[in-house]
Amino acid sequence: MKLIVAVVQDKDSHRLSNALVDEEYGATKLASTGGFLKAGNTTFLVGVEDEQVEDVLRLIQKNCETREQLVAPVSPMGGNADSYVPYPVEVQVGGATVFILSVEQFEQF
Ligand code: 2BA
Repeated sequence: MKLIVAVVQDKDSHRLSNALVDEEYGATKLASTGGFLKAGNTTFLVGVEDEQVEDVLRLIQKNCETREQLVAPVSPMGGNADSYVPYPVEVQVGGATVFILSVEQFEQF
């Protein structure tokens, strides 16, 4: 058994959630925050049998878009002003950052 941990953009989370429910996969959604952008995103936990991993990855890929996002400049506040970029910088976010972990034991009581 595997645990799929997928960090996706909030804009895609509803669509992905519906797709997982439609295909009868159990999933948990956690509200999370990206360390770099410090903006909200959504982390899915999906426990599946090994042979279902590819299908879930397909659903994630199909329902999560790559988007450009602007990062607002943060004032150096006493730091090194040489590296300060005074204008917003565009970064590419997503579609999804996915970790696949082996599950040692799974119980439901
Ligand atoms: P954030 O940390 O807010 O990162 C958003 C996007 O900013 C990243 O998109 C990447 O394009 C860029 N970025 C991140 N760190 C950077 C840095 N040090 N310098 C320059 N640009 C940087 P994604 O790579 O698609 O990541 C989307 C979200 O997935 C991340 O949001 C974070 O919440 C999660 N994530 C990404 N890599 C991770 C990792 N290795 N471990 C845990 N979570 C991760």
